[in-house]
Amino acid sequence: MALTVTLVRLPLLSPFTTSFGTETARNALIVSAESDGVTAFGECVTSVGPYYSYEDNSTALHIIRDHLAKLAKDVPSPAEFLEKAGSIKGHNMAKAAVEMMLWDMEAKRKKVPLVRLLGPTKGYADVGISLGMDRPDVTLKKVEASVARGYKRVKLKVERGKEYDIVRRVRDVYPDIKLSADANSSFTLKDARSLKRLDRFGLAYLEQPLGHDDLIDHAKLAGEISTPICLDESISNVDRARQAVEIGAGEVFNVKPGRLGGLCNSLEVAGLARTAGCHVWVGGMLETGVGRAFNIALASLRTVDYPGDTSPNDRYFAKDVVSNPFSMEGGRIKPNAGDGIGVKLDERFFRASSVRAWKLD
Ligand code: OSB
Ligand code: MG
Repeated sequence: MALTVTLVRLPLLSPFTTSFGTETARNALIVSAESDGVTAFGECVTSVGPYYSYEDNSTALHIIRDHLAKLAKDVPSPAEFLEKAGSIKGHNMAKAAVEMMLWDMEAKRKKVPLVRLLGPTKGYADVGISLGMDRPDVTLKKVEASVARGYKRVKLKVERGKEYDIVRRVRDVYPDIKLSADANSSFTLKDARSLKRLDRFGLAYLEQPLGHDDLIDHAKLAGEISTPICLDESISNVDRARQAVEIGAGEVFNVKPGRLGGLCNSLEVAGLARTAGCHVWVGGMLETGVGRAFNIALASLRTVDYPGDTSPNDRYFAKDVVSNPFSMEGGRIKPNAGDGIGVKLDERFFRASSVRAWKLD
C-alpha cells in the first residue's frame, strides 16, 4: 500500500488568534492510501510553524515520508502500526495522521462507520465553539451568535494580561452559559494570583494556563485556584495523562487524537481520565472535513462527557474539501453514517486546494 501526502490550503473565514499567533488559513497534510479498492484518509493536525507544540508540517512530512510510510505498507491494524512506530520517539501528530487513516481503512473494509469500531456511542456529539482572540466588542458579537446557534459551550482564547477583562465582559452579558478560557500556555506559576481572580466567573475550566509540557506546576496551581484546570498541550501521550491524574494536574482532559498519536491512545486517555472521575472532551485543531470526521466520531462516544471543539465545517471554511459537511442541530452533530469516516471527498475542490503532493513508496 502506497501512501500519498497532499498539502491542501483552505483559507479560514476569519483569522484565528491564540496566545501563540494568528492563523489565516488551514494548511493541512492529508494522508491517503488505497488498498483492495478501498481509499482511506487521515489528516495531520500540524500547521506551518511549531507554536502549539514542537511539531509542524515540515517535521510531520519528514517523519511520515522517511519513517512511518514503510510501517504502514502491509496495512497493519492501527494498534499494530502504533506498536511498530513505538521506537520512534514523540512525533505523535505525524503518527496520528497514519494511525487514523488505518482506522478509516479498517472500518471501510468491514463496511461499518468508524464509530462502530470505537465503542458505545451516544449517537451524537455535543458541540462547543472555540473563539480566537479579537477586540472585545467583536468577541461579544461572536459569543452572541454562538449562543444563538445553539453551541453548548463557549471557549474564549485568552493570553496573559488580557484574560480578566474579556472573561468579565462576556460573563456580565451571559451569566449562565457554559464558558471556558484557553490560555495556550501563556502564564507561569508566578501568575497564580491573577489567575485566582478568574475564580469569581464560574468558568467550567481554564485550559492549559501553564507550560506546554508542564504537569507539576499545573498541579501546584490546582491547589491555589478553584476553577478546574483542563489540560491540552501537556497531555502529549498516555503516560502523561496517567501522571496528570496521579498528581492532580488537571480535572478536565482535552483529548485530541491528533496530539496523542491517534485514536487508540485517545480511547485509552479518555478511559483512564473518566475512571479517575475527571471530565473528557474532544478538542480540535481547525481540521478540514477529513480530520473533523474522526473528532466527531470520537466525541460521540459515551466516555466523552463535555462538549468538544468540534464545530461544523462552515464555522471555519467557505468551502471544505468534503462534499458532505456536518450540520449542527440543537448544539449536536451526528457522526457520519457511511463506512469509515463517511466523508465524500470533493475531488475537484481537493485538487484545486492542493499546494503539493508527495507519493511515497
Ligand atoms: O488549543 O485547543 C487549542 C486551534 C489550534 C491550535 C490549538 C487549539 C485550537 C483551538 C480551535 O482551540 C479548536 C477548533 O475549533 O478546532
Ligand atoms: Mg487548547
